[in-house]
Amino acid sequence: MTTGRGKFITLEGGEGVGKTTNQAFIRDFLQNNHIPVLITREPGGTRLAEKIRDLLLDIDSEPVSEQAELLLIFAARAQHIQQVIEPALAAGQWVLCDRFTDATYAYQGGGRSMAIDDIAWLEEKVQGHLRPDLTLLFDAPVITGMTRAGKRGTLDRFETEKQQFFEQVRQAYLQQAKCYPQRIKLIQADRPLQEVQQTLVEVLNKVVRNDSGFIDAGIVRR
Ligand code: Z5A
Repeated sequence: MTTGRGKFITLEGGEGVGKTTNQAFIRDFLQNNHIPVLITREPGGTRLAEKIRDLLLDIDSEPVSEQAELLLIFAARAQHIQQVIEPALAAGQWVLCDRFTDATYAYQGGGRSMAIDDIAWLEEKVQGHLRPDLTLLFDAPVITGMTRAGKRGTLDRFETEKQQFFEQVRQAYLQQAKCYPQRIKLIQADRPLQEVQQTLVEVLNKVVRNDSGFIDAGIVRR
């Protein structure tokens, strides 16, 4: 069904809200609708970007400065966009990405209180006009996500942050959703998985029929 440029869909939210679980569900839904899909994630998605991811998540590293963290995230993103995202979109694939720049506004902007103008400047430099066509923001109380994620055992460098950090992340995400209501669809993620996926089907049905208001040709200016 896809003839022109593919669509860029991102999944966002705090830890343990179900992004990874639902990425597979959404991929299957789109494929069942004969849409070619590429699934990927950030930080990561290429060999180099996955190495950067390992550096970012490594709990045994030396203390990482906020600036180093922000620049590493955008370095990985630059590589990911050039090597994977843009070629896939140009080839007509729909790209389903587990986290993207809304995560930077939420974690570095909200969680770490870094300057939003600096993030916006890097976004412009690294992404040019590229913005998601649709963002599914999975929202749940922090404690719900932490409890779900905590069952996995070992923690990465971000997961060792305190609850207050994740509260700030959640508020920053909700602020992004307020700023971009057309692009960002809020999914209430503290419900049973079946109910969450029923909502996803409703949103995605509109998307594949293209009556949901995908915003102009993949270009959304902040
Ligand atoms: N980071 C950043 O700081 N800045 C950036 O710009 C970017 C990223 C892009 C790695 O991300 C870290 O990078 C991230 C922010 C930072 N750190 N944190 N925290 P990640 O995406 O790899 O890490 P994550 O958010 O921690 O992923 P996650 O914990 O795997 O969360 P998830 O993918 O949203 O959840 P899940 O794995 O699908 O589900 C967790 C469990 O809950 C699992 O057992 C499921 O079966 C269960 N689950 C899912 N949905 C439900 C429902 N509805 N009910 C009950 N149980 C459920």
